[in-house]
Amino acid sequence: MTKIGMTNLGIKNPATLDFSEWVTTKQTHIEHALGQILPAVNIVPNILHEAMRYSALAGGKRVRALLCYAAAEMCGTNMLIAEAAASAVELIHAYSLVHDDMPCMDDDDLRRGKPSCHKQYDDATALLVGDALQSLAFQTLSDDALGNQANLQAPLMINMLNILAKASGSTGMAGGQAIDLASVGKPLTQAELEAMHNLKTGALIQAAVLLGAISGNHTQIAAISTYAANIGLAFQVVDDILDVEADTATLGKTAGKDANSNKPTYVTILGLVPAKQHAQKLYEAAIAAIAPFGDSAQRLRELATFIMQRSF
Ligand code: GRG
Repeated sequence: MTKIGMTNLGIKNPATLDFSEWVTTKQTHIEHALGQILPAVNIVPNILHEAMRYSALAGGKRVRALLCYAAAEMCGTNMLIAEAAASAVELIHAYSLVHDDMPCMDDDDLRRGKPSCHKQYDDATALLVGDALQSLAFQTLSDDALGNQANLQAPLMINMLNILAKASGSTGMAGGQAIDLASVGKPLTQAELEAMHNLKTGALIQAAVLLGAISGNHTQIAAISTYAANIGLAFQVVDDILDVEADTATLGKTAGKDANSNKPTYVTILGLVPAKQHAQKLYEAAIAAIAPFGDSAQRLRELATFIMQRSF
C-alpha cells in the first residue's frame, strides 16, 4: 500500500514562516512524501523502481507541489489530501519530463542537471518509467490510506482523479505535447501558441492549484482558476525567455533547445522584450484574481513572483 504521511520536519506554524523558509519546508515535505510513495529499489522489478526514483526524486523546483500546498492553505484543504495531490501532480510531471526527453520526442540528454532517464538507463526503461509514474499518481490519489486518514470521501476523491486525468490526457498535457511536436518549423500565431501551452504546461499547473483548492468555496475556486490559468502561461513564457537567456549549467537542461529545434516560442513570435512584457501582464492578471482574498492568498502571490523571478 502506498504510504501517505505528513512529514513532521517543520516545527513552526506554516503561516509564520517567511517565504523562503516555507518553500524549503514544503520542498522537504514533498521530497519525503515522494520517497515514501515510490517503490523501494529492493522491490522487483528493481531496475524499474531504481529508474523511477532516479527520475522523480532529488531534483526539480517542485513548483506544482508548492502551488498545490499554497492553494490548500488558502482554502483550508486538509494537508494530508494536499500532500497526496501535490505528490500525484509531481509524479505526472516527472513522467512527462522522462517521455519528453526521449529520442522520439524532444531528444534531450540532460534533465535536472543529470543524464535524462533514457541516457542513464535505456529507451524501454524510460518508456516504462513514464508509464509507471503516471499510474502511481492515480494510485496515490485513490489510496485507501487517504480515505481512512484524511477522511477523503469517495465523491471528492473521484472529482480529484477526474481533475488530474483531464489535465494529463489528450485534452490536456498529452494533447499539448502532440500539438507542440506537430508545430516544429511552422509559423504559429500567438493565439495558437497560447492554446498549445495552455494544454502542454498550463493544464497540469492549473490542476495542481485546483486540487489544492478542492475544499474551497465557489468564489475561491473561481478566483483561483483565473490565477492558475494566468500563472500557468506566465510560467511557460518565462521558460521560453530562460531558454534564450540562461545557460545549460544553470538550467540543468540544454539551453537554446527551442531555437535549435526550430520551435515556435513566445520569444520567436513576439521578440524578447515583448515576451517579458507579456509575462508581466499575465502575472498581474494572476495577482488581480486573488486580490480579494488578502492575507490568505499571500503564498500564492509569493509563488507568482517566484515563478516570474526564477533563474532555472
Ligand atoms: C510527454 C505527455 C508528455 C508531455 C510532455 C511538460 C512537457 C509535456 C514537456 C516538457 C518540456 C518543457 C521544457 C516544457 C516547458 C515547461 C516545463 C514543463 C518546464 C519544466 O518544468 P519545471 O521548470 O521543471 O517546473 P522542474 O525540473 O523544476 O520540475
